[in-house]
This record gives sequence, C-alpha cells and structure tokens, in this order.
Amino acid sequence: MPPTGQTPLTADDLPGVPLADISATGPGGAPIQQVMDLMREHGPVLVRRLYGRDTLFVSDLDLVADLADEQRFAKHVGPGLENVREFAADGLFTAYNDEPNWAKAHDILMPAFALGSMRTYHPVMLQVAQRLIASWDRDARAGRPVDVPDDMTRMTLDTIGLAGFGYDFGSFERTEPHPFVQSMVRCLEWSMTRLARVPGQDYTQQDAAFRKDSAYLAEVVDDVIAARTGTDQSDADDLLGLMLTAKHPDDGTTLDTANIRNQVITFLIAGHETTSGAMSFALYYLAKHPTALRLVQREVDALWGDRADVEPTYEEVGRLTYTRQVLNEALRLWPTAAVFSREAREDTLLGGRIPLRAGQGVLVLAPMLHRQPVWGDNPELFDPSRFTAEAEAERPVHAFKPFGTGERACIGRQFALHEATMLLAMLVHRYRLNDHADYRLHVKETLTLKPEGFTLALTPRTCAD
Ligand code: MNH
Repeated sequence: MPPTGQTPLTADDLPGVPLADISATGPGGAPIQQVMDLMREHGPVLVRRLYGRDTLFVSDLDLVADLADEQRFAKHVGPGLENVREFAADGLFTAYNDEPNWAKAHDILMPAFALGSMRTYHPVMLQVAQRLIASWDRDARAGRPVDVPDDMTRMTLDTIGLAGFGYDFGSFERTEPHPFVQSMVRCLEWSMTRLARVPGQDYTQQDAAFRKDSAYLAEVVDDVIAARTGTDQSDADDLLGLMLTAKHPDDGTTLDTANIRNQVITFLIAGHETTSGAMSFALYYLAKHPTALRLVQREVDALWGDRADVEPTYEEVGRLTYTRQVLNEALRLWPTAAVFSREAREDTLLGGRIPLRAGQGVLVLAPMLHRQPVWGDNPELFDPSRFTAEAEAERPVHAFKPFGTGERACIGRQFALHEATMLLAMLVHRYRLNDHADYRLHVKETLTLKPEGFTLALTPRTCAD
C-alpha cells in the first residue's frame, strides 16, 4: 500500500537546497530536459516547485550512491508511477514494494531473464531483426529514407510480443504504428501531462480519452492471453507460459488472472519503448561520429566479412564488445528511462545532510548523473571508450544507472542488450548510414526518450566501404 500518514516533501524543510519554481511556465512538453537545464544552472541537487508541489531531484554521485543503499532506501512509487498504475496496476514495474504480487511475480519470472535465457529468445530476436532488414532493404531500393525511432519501435514491439507471448503484432506490415502502440503512447503521455495539471482546470476530456485507451490496451492483452489459453501451448516456456503455469516455489500458487493481465501490459510497454529509444540514439550517434562507426564496422567485418545475409549466432552477439560499448555510451547520454525514484525506509539524512522522512520520494535524474565530474571534463562528448572493461573497473559502480538500482532494477536488461547489440551490429554491417537531412537532435519525451524525426538514407555496404 502507499505509505500512509506521509509528510509531503517541501523545500522549507531542506535549507540549502536550491529551489526552482516552474509554476509560471509549467514543465512544457519536455520536463526531463527542463530539469536537466535547471541542474546545469543550480547544481546536481534541487527542489522543483510546481503549483505548490515540491519534488527533490538529485544527480550528485555521492547522493545517488547513498540512495542505492538497499538497507536504507527502496523504490518509491511516486506520482508518475501512480499514474502508470492506472493502467499497469500491480504489474512488476508499478507494484508497491510490499505488495505480495511483486515478490511473487519477481520470483516466478526471474529465471526467464537470467543471461542464459537469452539463448531461448535469440532465434525470435533474429527473426524480427530480419523483418526490419527486409523493410529497410525495400526502403533503400526505393531511395526512401527510414524513420529510425518508428522502425525501432516496430522491431522491439514485435520482438517482445513474439518472444514473450507468442503473439505477432506484424508491425512491419503496417504503415502506421500498431494501434496498441498508439494507445500506449497516449497512456504514457497522459501519465506525464497529468503531473503538470493546472489546479482548477477541467481535464474530463483527457481522462475520458485515457480510459478509452487503457481499456483498449486491456482488450489487446486479453486477446494475447486468449490466443494462448486452452491451446496445447499453454505450457510453452516463454513469459506468458511461465505466468500461466509456473508455481511459486514457496506456496505453490500461480499468478492470478488480473495480475497476469497487468504483467503482460507491463512487459509490452517496458519491454519495447526504452529499447527502441536506446537503439535509435545509438544509430544517431553512429551517424554523427564516423570514427566510432568505423570501429563498429571493423568489429562486424572481422566476424562476418562480406557475407551477404548474416545470421548472428548467440555466441557472436556476446563477442560484439565495441558495439555494446556504443549502446552503453548512448544510454549514458540519453538513458531512455531517465528518472527513477527512491524513498527512505526510515527518517534519515541523505548524504548525511539532507533530511528525509520515511516514504518521501527522491528522483534520480540519470542523464545528469551521467554527466557528473566522474565522467571527465567533456561529458557531452560521445565516446564509447568510456565503456572498455578497464574504464568501467575504475569508475564507481553507481556512476552509471540506466537500468535503475537494487532489487527493483530492470529485469529486462539482458534482454534489451542482447536484442539491441545484435540489431545494431547487423545494421552497421549491411548499410551505409547516411545522415541525409543533417538531423538536429530533438529529444521527445513520453515518459521515455526518443530522437524524434530522426531519419537515415541507406545504401548497401561492403567491407571495403
Ligand atoms: Mn526495464 C524496470 C530501464 C528494457 C522490463 N527498467 C526498469 C527500471 C529502469 C528500466 C530504469 C527501474 C525503474 C524504477 O526504479 O522505477 N528497461 C530500462 C531500459 C531498457 C529497459 C533503459 C532498455 C534499454 N525493461 C526492458 C525490457 C524489459 C523490461 C526489454 C522486458 C522484457 N524494466 C522491466 C520491468 C521492470 C523494469 C518488468 C520492473 C522490475 C521490478 O520492479 O521488479
């Protein structure tokens, strides 16, 4: 349950912490980039005030390291996630720490996300990567630029649908994004803009539209589940199979139907939006950084030479270390799930100086954590060599947090990294990435981040290029 009797955090109790009141302008369409700018002005700890509601944001490395202490802090389901709870309820991402279904689903689903399980998903990931390539080949032949974030979203949605639930969204046969994606994006947008409502204004229309969208999400998910139950595949060992059949080791019960629906919605959303953004940013940086692109090309050419239709093996994906560094560096600059929230388990002093009451939320702003002095003098520079094994070993562990922290950290991390590394490598091997429109980065926020309007013109490539 949400903490009761909790004192809302207020800047008045935090002397010495800069206060930025944004009520005059509101957060606009890019609340995360707005806080990034505020931190550039006021430093890595600040309170943002909006219509009298205060939110503490931190990106200071020592404070984030403190917040990562699981003995003293835990995940906080704050106002943003409360909004997402309106359509994902007690799914893993939005469950309260002490909600029994969190631990239950976590225990049941963990094995499906261990590194070794990626071997199971690999063939499906490859199959969907080939769909994307077939589509990009058609675009390349027609001389049509590709919309990178749109196509990455097609690819990640089809992957999680097929790998997780044996359900085919067929996104590459559609000119518009699948209606599920459109509704989902609107639900996420509703969750975000609901945080910035002006007191006294009427939002009945927005809420009605939201309810329609969330009902549609539930409908699609019920189809996904119905397509499986009652068939002889109900014990397949993908996510849905586990959800339908796996018994909890402690009490032998399975997940209940309502919770399974919430988990499927959660995985369809969490399992594709962020990964798609991460791959889009990685391609953006490669298109802008010929030296890094050259190094990825060298890595993939060493594996596959001039072979035409490459089908990476599971093991090969593990050998794409530089490609993986590129992804990490893209996730450093634009961690696509940009904030996560923590709360003190008991009244405490954060970093020995900022008083927090039990249950009060603190938002960690990962994009600014990833630009702290620990990253050197030029943190805005895209430089994948920051992620060599040696460089990583020297850096404090909490300096890089694109997947959150602790027991509520991202369960799908290996899934995302396997999928994204393989695809990036295949694309760089196959195409020359031509930044035909001289794209200027525009980061769109819908709770997650994406380089909006980023298009590339593609031509076939050989090793010699
Ligand atoms: Mn993911 C939690 C980022 C890919 C499923 N994910 C989180 C959190 C972050 C995050 C940050 C922690 C949020 C919090 O503390 O409130 N996730 C990402 C990023 C990518 C990503 C940046 C891709 C890149 N996530 C995926 C994929 C899946 C997935 C792929 C599923 C296949 N993530 C989850 C789930 C949770 C989560 C489920 C909630 C875990 C829990 O609380 O038990």
